[in-house]
Amino acid sequence: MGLEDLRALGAIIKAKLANRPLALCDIGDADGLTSASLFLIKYPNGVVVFAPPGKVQRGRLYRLFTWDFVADLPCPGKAIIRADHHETNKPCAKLEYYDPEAPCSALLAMRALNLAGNPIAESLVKVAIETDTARISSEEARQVDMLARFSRYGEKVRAASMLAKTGLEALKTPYVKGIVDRGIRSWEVMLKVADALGVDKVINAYFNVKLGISYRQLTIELQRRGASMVNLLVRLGYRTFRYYCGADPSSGFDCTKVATALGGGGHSYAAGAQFKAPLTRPMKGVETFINALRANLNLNGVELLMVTKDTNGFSVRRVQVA
Ligand SMILES: [Mn+2]
Repeated sequence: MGLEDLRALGAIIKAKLANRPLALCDIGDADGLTSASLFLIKYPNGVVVFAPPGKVQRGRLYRLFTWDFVADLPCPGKAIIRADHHETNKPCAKLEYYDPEAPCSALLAMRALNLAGNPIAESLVKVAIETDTARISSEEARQVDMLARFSRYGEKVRAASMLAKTGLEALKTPYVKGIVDRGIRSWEVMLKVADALGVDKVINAYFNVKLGISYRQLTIELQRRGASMVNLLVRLGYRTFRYYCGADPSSGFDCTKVATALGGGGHSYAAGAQFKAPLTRPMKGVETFINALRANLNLNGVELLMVTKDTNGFSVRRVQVA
């Protein structure tokens, strides 16, 4: 059990002992964060746990308890209310607010929690619609996106409660500004990585280096620059890999195909997966990635951009895979 699981377990026990409502929300983005805040607007004494979709799907911890509210995540086992819009997730809760056509889970969460008309709730949902459809136009949405991506676990829990109490006013506090600033610095690194990767119709890149950037942001940036599909593989640990995909379905690409092949899921326009390579052959992870691309994309040979550490931070090498 990892540190985040232990934190989650602590929160679950606290909620169950005190008979406080318990929520499980996506740890990865603004949709999960704003959905958590909506839950706390409805239940100010509620307890929120954040987790990534892969863990909720596979981790046994999350199956042990009944969740009062689940947002932007697959089924943890037992749930009363669930708000979600992922095509690859199956409905399961007693009360499902599930709509794969919805722009974000927060919108469904607002309905589920009967918060329509609440000005704070409405402003958070507006932000989630912008961030989750990769069409960020307002400064508030940009900041909430940074806040969700760059907050550590405890910071995220606190931020969710601040957003619930004061709405987007929370963005003006030094506490939140500090987290957002961390995001802005990492954003600048991300832009340098995008410059180094260049523009191609399909971009496949492997990162064997910790850059402290948001890879989801990188897929969006590369698509903005003209890529139709972006496939990123990041080595998280000795044998742990994460896959990020962004694609334009109108050009015939579907992220869920590759993501599903790697044990994950999501939307046709954005999906991801996390998987482990064998202990004895950790680099098999890259092979698995290339095979999944080859089997699911109609490409003549796969070109891979290898990003590795060097004295300037990182460098990119182009490799043709037969
Ligand atoms: Mn979402």
